[in-house]
Amino acid sequence: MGSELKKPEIKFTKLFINGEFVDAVSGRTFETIDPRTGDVITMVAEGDKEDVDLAVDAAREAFDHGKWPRLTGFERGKIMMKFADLIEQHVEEIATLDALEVGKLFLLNKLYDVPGSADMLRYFAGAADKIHGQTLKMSGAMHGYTLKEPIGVVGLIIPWNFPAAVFFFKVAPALAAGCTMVVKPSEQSSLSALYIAHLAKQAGIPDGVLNVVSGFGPTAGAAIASHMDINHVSFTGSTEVGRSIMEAAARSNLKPVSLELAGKSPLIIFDDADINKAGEVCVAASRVYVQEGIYDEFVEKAVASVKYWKIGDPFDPEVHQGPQADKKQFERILGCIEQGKKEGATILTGGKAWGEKGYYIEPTIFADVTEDMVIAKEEIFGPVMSLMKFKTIEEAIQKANNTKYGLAAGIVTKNLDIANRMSRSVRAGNIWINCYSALDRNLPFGGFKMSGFGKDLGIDSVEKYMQIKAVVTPLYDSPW
Ligand code: TXE
Repeated sequence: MGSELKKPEIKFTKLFINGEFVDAVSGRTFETIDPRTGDVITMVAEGDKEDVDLAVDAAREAFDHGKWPRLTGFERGKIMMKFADLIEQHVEEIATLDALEVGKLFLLNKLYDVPGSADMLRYFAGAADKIHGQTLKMSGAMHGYTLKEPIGVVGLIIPWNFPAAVFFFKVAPALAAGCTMVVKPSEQSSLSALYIAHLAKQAGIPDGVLNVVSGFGPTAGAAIASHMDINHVSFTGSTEVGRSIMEAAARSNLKPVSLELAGKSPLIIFDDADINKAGEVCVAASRVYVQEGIYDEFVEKAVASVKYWKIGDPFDPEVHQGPQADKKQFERILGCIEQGKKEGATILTGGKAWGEKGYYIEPTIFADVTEDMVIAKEEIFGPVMSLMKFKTIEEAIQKANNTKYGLAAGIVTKNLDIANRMSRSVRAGNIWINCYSALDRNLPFGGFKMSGFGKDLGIDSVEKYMQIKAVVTPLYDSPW
């Protein structure tokens, strides 16, 4: 890699509870690792059940007796706008932390993820005073109406793939709703969440409203899922953990959950597609179906394009691909590659770890993949593409839906009828036509089937942090 490694000063490594940075009750800390080298970046406070209890107590006090839920939506919105300005003024620091901890490309963090988070806050700040109930004409001489009320204390569990962005996918609408919250960042990416917490305080988010408990899933995360005084859990992560959170919610206080889980999203490229456009779009897809008429040409271009794909330090603006998030993902992805080879798929390029240290993996393309192979069925969540061929649109629909997941799908075609038929036939929460991974703050994002339920993003994502109360009063001497 050559360039000397950027090692910024780390300011916030303790739990943020009730407006203060504190040690874990146990005093324990855990290492956060630089995936470029495997070296320790710093030690982070390891929150556990007792720390989650303290955070929930602070959030409960702030909800039951504090000003946040009692402010008008407009007042909350103004504070959220200040929070957004502070995020924008500290883009570099936040972008650096996500690049440092999980190898996300610094430039993309700086240009998109973090400024997009500030705009996410502004979008939901604008929603805060537009949350209305209804007045209802009742059959008898009664007056009915509904109130939309914040649901209470919410638990927000964040993954490592978009640490700052997903933090705000959940925190922004929850703040707009008037909820208070306990956020648990992924153990691989705690630092940006803790840094953001100090900006929340500067913005005027009252103590106890936003608490951040860094720590591990089976301890701190599980304590949130099973907490008797949390009223909703919003989770993004693996399907197996999503299932355990749903079980814990049922066994504890029947709290509602919203789950954004794994996927094995197909990208379907039709004969009439612009092959260069298909090449651009296919970068982020893991299960790629190519119609037989252009299959050979597409494979040739896909393999050739890898040659221009630069791997390396995520702080290097020329780099297209940094290291995997951590050793666990690195080994999991290499395991999937070995499984693909064992099951008889053909490696066209890549297939190995890259470099002398750190968690880098060569961009890998498999051909001759069949539907029953692990690399065709399971989420790899790494730079691995499985290529498959199809003949007809009926076959494409059948193969696209032949998965337990339903997160998203991409369609590449110039034919409007094909695009419309595919978008209506594929059972997935997000359909991208001649594009991929296109997200926006006003576009609901979330899966079907075992990719979960409930949506992040979009104005309706506030609804999961609210509950509807129906109120009735009698109308005496009503004129009608
Ligand atoms: O997810 P985990 P990981 C998928 C993707 C990836 C796989 C594993 O396939 O390879 O999940 O990634 C917390 N109770 N996605 O290991 O383990 C954990 O601390 C409560 C897709 O990162 O699900 C972290 O904060 N919480 C997804 C969060 O859950 C628990 C993005 C996610 O960790 C817990 C991420 C428990 N028992 C992974 N165990 C997407 N759809 O974008 C862990 N956690």
